[in-house]
Amino acid sequence: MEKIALITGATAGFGNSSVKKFIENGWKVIAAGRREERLAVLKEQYGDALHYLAFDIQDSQQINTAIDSLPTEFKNIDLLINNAGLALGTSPAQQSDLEQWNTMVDTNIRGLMSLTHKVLPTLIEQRGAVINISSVAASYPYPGGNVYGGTKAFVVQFSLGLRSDLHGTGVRVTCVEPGMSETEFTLVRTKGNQSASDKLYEGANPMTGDDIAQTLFWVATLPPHMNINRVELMPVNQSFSPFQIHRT
Ligand code: NDP
Ligand code: 8X3
Repeated sequence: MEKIALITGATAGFGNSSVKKFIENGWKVIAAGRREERLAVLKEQYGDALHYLAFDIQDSQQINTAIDSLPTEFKNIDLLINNAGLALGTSPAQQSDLEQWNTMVDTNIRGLMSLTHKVLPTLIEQRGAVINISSVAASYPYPGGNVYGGTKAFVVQFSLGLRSDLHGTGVRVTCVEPGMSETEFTLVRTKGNQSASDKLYEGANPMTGDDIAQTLFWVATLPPHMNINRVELMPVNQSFSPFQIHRT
């Protein structure tokens, strides 16, 4: 029987590539995001295999209304991919904008939490799965990563906690923690600075949305008795640096 995946952040990057990957492999997909014009393009492309929900994940009322509106043939969600998220700014904490910090918390933490809370009863009925998108920034601090890294560390720990709470339900939980990948991520982080984005990825051979979609599909289609707890992945050209030492 066809499985149903709810993929957030479907209008760009990882989410957009994942919609394609899952539908091309016989799944039905509920594609979510705020930019409805992009969701409508996906609907044109994929027809009956896709239903879209336009909502802002920061608003739990919008989440509830959207999920309650699902037509019968899309109600039985088997897989929730919590992918919508963002980084804003690269400044040190002492020069950061508090509003940007709040937006990251409201999106990457509160949004992910609210949607998971809403969909969990269905996932339990379906003996389904959750895949949460964290980041290498959860485990490895870097200058300017402050609140973004903190939100992604929440995602790791929340995923492990879910695993524990869902013990015995058959629901699988995986946290995927990617490193540098070329999407709209840096464009969003730098308020639309295309040259900053191009410069970051230039010559680095970063991962792509398709690389991540392939990983998500692999996780989702393993035999149901197997749970991948965490996947950390980076492009070969990204690795670790020494600690910084300030000398007086
Ligand atoms: P993109 O900017 O390309 O895509 C982000 C997606 O999130 C968009 O579809 C956007 O849709 C959605 N989104 C953002 N804010 C909201 C909101 N308030 N409500 C609903 N949807 C929202 O970035 P990526 O594909 O790279 O990022 C996907 C996830 O992967 C994020 O959680 C990011 O933190 C994480 N990640 C990215 C890495 C990278 O290097 N690219 C590495 C590690 C993790 P819309 O604007 O239409 O609402
Ligand atoms: C995004 C990866 O390395 O830019 O989560 O923080 S990184």
